[in-house]
Amino acid sequence: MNNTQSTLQLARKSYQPKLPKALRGAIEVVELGKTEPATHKEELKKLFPNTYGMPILRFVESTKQKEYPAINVGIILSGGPAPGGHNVISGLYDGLKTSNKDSRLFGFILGPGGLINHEYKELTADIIDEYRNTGGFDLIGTGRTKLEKEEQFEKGLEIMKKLDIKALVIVGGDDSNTNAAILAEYYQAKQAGIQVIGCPKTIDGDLKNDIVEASFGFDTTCKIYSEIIGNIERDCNSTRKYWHFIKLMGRSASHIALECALQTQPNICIISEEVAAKNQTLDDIVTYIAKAVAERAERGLNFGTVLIPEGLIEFIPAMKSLIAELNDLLADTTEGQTAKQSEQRNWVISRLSTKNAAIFASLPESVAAQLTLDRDPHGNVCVSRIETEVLLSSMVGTKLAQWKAEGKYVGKFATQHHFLGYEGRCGFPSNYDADYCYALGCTAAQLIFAGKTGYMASVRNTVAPANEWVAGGAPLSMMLNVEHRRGKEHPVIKKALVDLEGRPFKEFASHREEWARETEYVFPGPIQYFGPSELCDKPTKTLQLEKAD
Ligand code: FBP
Repeated sequence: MNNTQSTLQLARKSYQPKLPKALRGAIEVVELGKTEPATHKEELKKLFPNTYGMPILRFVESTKQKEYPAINVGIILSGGPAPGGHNVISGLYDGLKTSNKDSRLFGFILGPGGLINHEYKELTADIIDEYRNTGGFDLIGTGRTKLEKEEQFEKGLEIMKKLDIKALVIVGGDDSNTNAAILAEYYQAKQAGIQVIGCPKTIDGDLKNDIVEASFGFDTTCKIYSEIIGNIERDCNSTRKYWHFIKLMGRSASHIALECALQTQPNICIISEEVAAKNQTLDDIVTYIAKAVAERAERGLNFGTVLIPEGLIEFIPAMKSLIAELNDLLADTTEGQTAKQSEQRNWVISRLSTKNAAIFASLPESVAAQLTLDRDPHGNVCVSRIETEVLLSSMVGTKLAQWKAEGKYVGKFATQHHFLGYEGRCGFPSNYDADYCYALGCTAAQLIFAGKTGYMASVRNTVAPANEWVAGGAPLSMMLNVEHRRGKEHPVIKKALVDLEGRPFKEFASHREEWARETEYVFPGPIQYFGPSELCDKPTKTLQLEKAD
């Protein structure tokens, strides 16, 4: 008996992901009209002459069975893990093999670095079968190496030529799919004979648009966090003595915090995008929380739950300007490194503009130090290492102490802190993510057989039963815009932030006062994998609200 596999793992092995009708047999590729990016059209047209303006593609069922030549394909998992990645691989594998059994699939090890360093493994049926419907990216690993230099593209080409690989699937978030767009254009321009297909992954939920309605992993991760938040709420309601400050992963956008709020009805949830739109200061946020704490305390309710999106700090306008200046300052790694070794705080203060230096100097030392930690290879601040939940709770504590001295507050304020991040990224994919990812993998295979490059696999209409999902492709170039990053202008896929005019936010906003005042917690419990569809297959509340009509 294999003693490293849990009972659930063994049971999930035989789960057969549900597929849309159009992916179950022969397909026809229908072109739905040319596309263009929303902004920076002329600049992007010049930068992407070979992949600009391509049409959206939709797969429809066909009666004509086509013969496809065998093809060798490579796959890269890039960035943070997200539940369902293994099903993208199994869907791609099955899609390739069903169309031609002599096709082969190679996985590059530990992300884009595997392509550059020529580290790979062939993924055969016995290996794939071990990983079907499991969480994690451990089948081939993942990494954050940025694919951006010509010499990296050439190193990639070298190994792909050697393995006779004709298509590369890049599974990643906005940054990795930006790299996929650039790589597709590069190989197309030099007629290298390599197709590049992207696949939308990130628990953060911020890679979405009209054609790509969700990034995979968001569904499972939010359900895992919501289970834990529900458990904390029940503890909170049972002992009635703590305010729990819960930071939730999600780097920039607050989709995870918003979805978890919709699922669990906490007392408070901060939405970074609203903070930015209302030009709020750190003190505004602290006052808002403190008021809710004080009002509950008046009714003897000295407990509560506060959800804080991981990226909050970057959305407070004054902090955003400080971080932007820090990013440019620290982009000069030589100086940055020297500074790290000695008196970094003073070194940074001495080089910042007067206004930002004052803000930096006013921050608690731990938070200031966390803001200067190394950026990831894409230039992002590592927000998961900034303890915003501790910062906020201590500032709320200080404000309440002040109000107490002024006779305005009469409660007890004891706190607990949580960071829900890595707990969710590798969970067993929910049925939604297992099905969605498998369909994305099969879609990528069909885009490859159709000879496409510079496309992202797209599966939509996913609030309907899987049978009715719509599969096809969206040109990566239509998702690009030009942004200032690491001191320069770069073409990048625009992050989809929480839309303050959208239904999910409006639904939350219409209830939040009541949730702050009363105790209306909802306990979602663990993800269910076996049982009735209404219990096991429901997508996130965000998606249901977004697609309500
Ligand atoms: P991706 O966008 O690459 O999927 O990563 C998402 C994420 O989980 C963020 O929510 C988080 O800020 C980040 O990765 C943390 O990753 P790391 O530990 O590599 O900094």
